[in-house]
Amino acid sequence: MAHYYAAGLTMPPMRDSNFPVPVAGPVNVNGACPHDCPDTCSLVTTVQDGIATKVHGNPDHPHTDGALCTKVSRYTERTYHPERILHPLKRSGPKGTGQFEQVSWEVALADIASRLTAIAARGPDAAQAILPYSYAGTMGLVQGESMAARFFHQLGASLLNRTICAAAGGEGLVQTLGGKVGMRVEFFAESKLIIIWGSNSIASNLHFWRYAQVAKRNGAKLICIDPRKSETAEKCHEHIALLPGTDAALALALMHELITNDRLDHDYIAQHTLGWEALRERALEWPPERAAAVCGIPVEQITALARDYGGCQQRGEPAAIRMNYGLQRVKGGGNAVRAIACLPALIGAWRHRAGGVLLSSSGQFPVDKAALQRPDLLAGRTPRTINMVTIGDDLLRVASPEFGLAIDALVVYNSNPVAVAPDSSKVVAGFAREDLFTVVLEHFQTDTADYADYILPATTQLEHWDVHLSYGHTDVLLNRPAIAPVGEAKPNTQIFRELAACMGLDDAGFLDPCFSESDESLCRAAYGTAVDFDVLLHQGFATLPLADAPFAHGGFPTPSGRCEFFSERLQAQGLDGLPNHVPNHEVAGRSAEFPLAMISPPARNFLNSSFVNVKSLRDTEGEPIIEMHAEDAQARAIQNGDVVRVFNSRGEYVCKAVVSKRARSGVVHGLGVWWRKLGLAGTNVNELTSQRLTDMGAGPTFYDCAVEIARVGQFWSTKK
Ligand SMILES: Nc1nc2c(c(=O)[nH]1)N[C@H]1C(S)=C(S)[C@@H](COP(=O)(O)OP(=O)(O)OC[C@H]3O[C@@H](n4cnc5c(=O)[nH]c(N)nc54)[C@H](O)[C@@H]3O)O[C@H]1N2
Ligand SMILES: Nc1nc2c(c(=O)[nH]1)N[C@H]1C(S)=C(S)[C@@H](COP(=O)(O)OP(=O)(O)OC[C@H]3O[C@@H](n4cnc5c(=O)[nH]c(N)nc54)[C@H](O)[C@@H]3O)O[C@H]1N2
Ligand SMILES: [Mo]
Repeated sequence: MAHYYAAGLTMPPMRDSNFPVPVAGPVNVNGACPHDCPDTCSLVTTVQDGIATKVHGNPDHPHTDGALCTKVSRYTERTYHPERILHPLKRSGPKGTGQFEQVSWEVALADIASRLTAIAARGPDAAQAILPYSYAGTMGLVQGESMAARFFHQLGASLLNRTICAAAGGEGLVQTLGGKVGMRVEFFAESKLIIIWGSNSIASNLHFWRYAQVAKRNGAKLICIDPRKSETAEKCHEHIALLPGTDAALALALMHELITNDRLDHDYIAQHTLGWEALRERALEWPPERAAAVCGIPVEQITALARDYGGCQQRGEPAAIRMNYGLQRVKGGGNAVRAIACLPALIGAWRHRAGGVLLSSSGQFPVDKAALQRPDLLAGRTPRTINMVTIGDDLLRVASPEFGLAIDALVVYNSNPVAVAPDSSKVVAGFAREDLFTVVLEHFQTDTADYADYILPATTQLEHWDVHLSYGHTDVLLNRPAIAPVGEAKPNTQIFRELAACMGLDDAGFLDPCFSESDESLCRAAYGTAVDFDVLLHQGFATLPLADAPFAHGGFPTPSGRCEFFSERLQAQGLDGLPNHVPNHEVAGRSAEFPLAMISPPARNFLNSSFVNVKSLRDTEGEPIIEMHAEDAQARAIQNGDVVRVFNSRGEYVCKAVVSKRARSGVVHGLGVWWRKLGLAGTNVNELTSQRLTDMGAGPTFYDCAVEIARVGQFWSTKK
């Protein structure tokens, strides 16, 4: 069997097409998993007679190690799904009812172009009534924000602040370490203590878990800090089930114990940190008893954690923390990440390559964003920025001096906001506006696509070029198209190229050749000369040349070059310069009306709302559920399997109760993110979440959500 990337074998030439030269017989094409996951796996797709028959994990890529998750090993099922959108569709019924008729690309593009042109022609800044809405349906740098960004920049449309996932934690990391930087994931295999903090690695970061398993076999202790007894928590030596949104209190108490027992690396602190005296004072306000009360856990768990972490300092052993974004979807998310990111410097863990912390590695990639996105096309204009988290409220706003123009047109790609954005009833009301013109580029008729005026069929990863970074490892990946586009699908880039042409953005004297740049050329431009493209072409991935232990001798990318316990930049913004515990907007148990704290972490077989429509995966996941502790169930006369209403002042979600040892009392888990229309009563868990923002980064607070639960008498079933 031929390998495109094997030396000397048939490799399709780089050319301006979106699929390779057909090769007879089975061939393997190397690619990259496009999904929003820290693992960014290297894929190998087997193609026979132009049909992708199997997607495998690349055995030659060290992080992927030949293994894929259940979801992506079914990728061909998704690509050839019978409900895949194969033609442009125009709405033929009321918004939200999902009635569409097939139209030609020419008709669709001409009509969309004329609608958008009419809006933009209303006045000098009128294009700001047009909003792009996108996230990480694909993490590809080319099918994400390249041609799309150029298009909206040239038009002068509103800008989108892409905050929905990682904004608070990202900002916490930047303020403390100076960037989205940290340990190299492979060295977790050599750690002696691994704290998995706010992450269900088995479900959402499987290839990290493999390294943790190697460490475990070599005697490392694994501790999981998570309100839920997740698949990962049950496989660790210890599980600390704190209340949601109390992680900073735990981290501060841990510092308290390191200080009072003198488990500190004084030399590292003196040479490579900033603000130690102030942090010391702050931490001494947090004896374990105080934190235990806030976190809802026994004092002994905190002192034991401090003994484990401080013990590594004493013995000179590497201690590593794998944070993930689960802990920063609460009001104090930025502060929590700051507090945790301070810990390795206190014990000098960074001296070892197997010590430190990793939340995201994405800041280590030398992406030339300006080359891809061309912000210069704004030509001095400064459009307003809309936060994607508050799309529910913002779609319902009328024009005002503070807000500017009402949003009159929305172009959605790589995202399913009607399912994933908080406070769904507002989001749905916004999308249902008769006077809103909505275009959705999609693979499937999602909850969002149901509200579109036009749905445009987009290619999947098997059908287009792309180049990737990763937020969980430090390799660049290239994705080659393995098959021709299915049906009439086109890459996002091509759709924006053609729209630009239809709108005359590429003629009439302000023609910019950037609208005819090919995907292959964009792939090369993403890293310029920083990455050897020939290496990518030949093996599908290229490892960044980075130090093993990035901060062994300090050199943090902060303004001071030190790990900043105290941040002058935050203080200048009127915020606390030191990390602190910032209680939730909706503190667990505080409200008598809505006494339960609800988190809605990912379901293992879905990826956000992607894959919910893949039947085999949906069947494994079963039905939409809420996990609850036996005490909380009993108090409400709820039995395992009962259909329940989960509700608060924002809305109501009908699902099945699972009385489960995974839940601690007072906290319930509405596993996400189901398609509304595939749920029990046409809603999902985001009916309950709020649009309130985090302390830093203006992120979402999905896991900061108080609810009540009651039985529903009637029998419901999704089995249609
Ligand atoms: N299978 C699967 N994989 C995924 C995803 C998916 O939906 N499904 N999503 C992808 C995406 S978009 C992302 S951003 C990444 C990372 O996504 P994350 O959302 O970080 O994913 P997890 O690691 O599964 O979940 C976070 C864990 O945090 C816990 N948690 C919730 N609140 C708190 C809290 O206040 N404190 C602490 N300590 N823990 C808390 C939850 O119970 C859960 O076990 O994963 C990606 N991978
Ligand atoms: N309650 C609750 N809500 C959450 C979360 C949670 O934990 N709990 N997690 C949040 C997080 S971390 C995130 S990142 C967001 C994720 O939210 P989104 O980024 O919206 O992610 P998905 O739900 O996976 O939807 C992505 C869509 O993009 C489409 N797509 C994929 N590839 C392409 C492509 O190449 N072209 C086009 N045009 N479309 C494509 C897919 O078909 C899919 O419908 O959700 C957030 N919402
Ligand atoms: Mo995310």
